[in-house]
Amino acid sequence: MTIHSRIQTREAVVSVVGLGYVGLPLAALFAGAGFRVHGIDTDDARVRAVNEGRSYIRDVPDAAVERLALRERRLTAAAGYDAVARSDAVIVCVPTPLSKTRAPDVSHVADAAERISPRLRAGALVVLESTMYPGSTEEFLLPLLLAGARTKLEPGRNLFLAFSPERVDPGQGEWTIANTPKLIGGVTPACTEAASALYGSVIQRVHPVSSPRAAETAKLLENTFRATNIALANEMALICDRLGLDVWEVIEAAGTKPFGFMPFYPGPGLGGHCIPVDPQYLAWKLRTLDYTARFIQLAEDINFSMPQHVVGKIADALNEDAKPLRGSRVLILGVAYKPDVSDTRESPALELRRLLAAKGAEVSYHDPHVPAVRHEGLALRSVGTEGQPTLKDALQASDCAVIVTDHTTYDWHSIAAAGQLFVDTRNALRKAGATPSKLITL
Ligand code: SAJ
Repeated sequence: MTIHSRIQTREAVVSVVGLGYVGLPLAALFAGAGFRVHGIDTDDARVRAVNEGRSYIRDVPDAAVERLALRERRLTAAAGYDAVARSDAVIVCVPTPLSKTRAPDVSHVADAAERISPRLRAGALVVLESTMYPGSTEEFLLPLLLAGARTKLEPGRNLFLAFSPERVDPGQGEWTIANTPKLIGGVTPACTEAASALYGSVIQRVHPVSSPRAAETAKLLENTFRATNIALANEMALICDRLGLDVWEVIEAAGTKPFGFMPFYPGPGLGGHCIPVDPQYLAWKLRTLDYTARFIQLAEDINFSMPQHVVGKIADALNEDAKPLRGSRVLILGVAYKPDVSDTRESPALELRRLLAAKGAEVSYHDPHVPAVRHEGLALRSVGTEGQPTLKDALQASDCAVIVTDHTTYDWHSIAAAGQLFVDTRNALRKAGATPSKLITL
């Protein structure tokens, strides 16, 4: 039976490598559609959770994993790759971060490919979902799969290979994997057809493109679009500062235009595992072609200058109270990289803490989603946790409170009443109608 007919009958077996915020929802989606799914993850705690019917990803309810793994027995997990030998399709959803030199770190993809290839069945489909640089599926992944295979594989004949970028936005209620259009770029037309058949069986709309490179680059454009527009909003904050204007008022005014404008907002910098990272994959590839992606470079320069800009705002605010930064108690509110998440990857709050501490400020933080975080070798604990002051006491004791991430659970009125001086990088207090005694915004 061809992979198409096995997909039609739901007899196709799917392996998902990497059970994180992309892989686990994807595995649950295929298992929920009637496929047999094998999850593969190096994290034993994740493997155990799935096999015990528990979830650790907010968008996948425990009840779903319990039903799929324990009752319907269509979802299992393992640390090893043996299930690949029994799979018609293998979907790779492993992290693709940046190295210390901010070059692509493709080690997880390489490791997965080297462990998949000797187990790969002839006629199987492999799809890479991890965000990668243009050309990587054909130039990096394909050779690894061919080199390690036990039989001679030929793309489009007895190996189907495609790139299909993940578009998962954790906590985003409206857009799910099932209803977000899915790009599919196969190494050959037959590869595109096979991948489209698989995803088309669980996702409402698939959008085939002419090559993996087109799909890889479309994904990078999506997130480069965000990074550059966020940088424009950040530069508007620097511009309005010099014009003596309220950048929030200016953006709100521009946002009344019903066409041709999309508001982005300034902030303390750019956090997360996507937006600060993905554009660098594109810039890196272009450097190998002797081209400088100038918008990406400029956006990175501006976005990464924002923590320093916030330090200047804090120093100016304390200066008004004749307080030097050195020795002042500064409380950071919100260290997660965006509201209502616990992820602190590339969080500007941590860079802000480092800069403030380097100038001698006594820095503490509060985050309802991040009770503790390690940074620069320090084990930091949130105020409001055991053995720490309460948030109210920390606010009352602070010389300056800095709003960095505006979690929706914050009670801005009681926060404004408890502190005396605020630097608000998200305009959260004014949006809530809270009026502290002293307020500086970006
Ligand atoms: N940020 C600003 N100003 C803005 C928007 C964001 O400073 O106007 C900051 C955030 O505080 C955060 C960083 O930028 O530190 C990234 O924010 P984000 O809203 O882009 O959130 P992410 O990183 O979770 O981006 C994800 C992406 N999803 C995928 O890559 C699959 C992105 O493509 C989504 O568009 C985005 O979620 C979303 O729309 O929420």
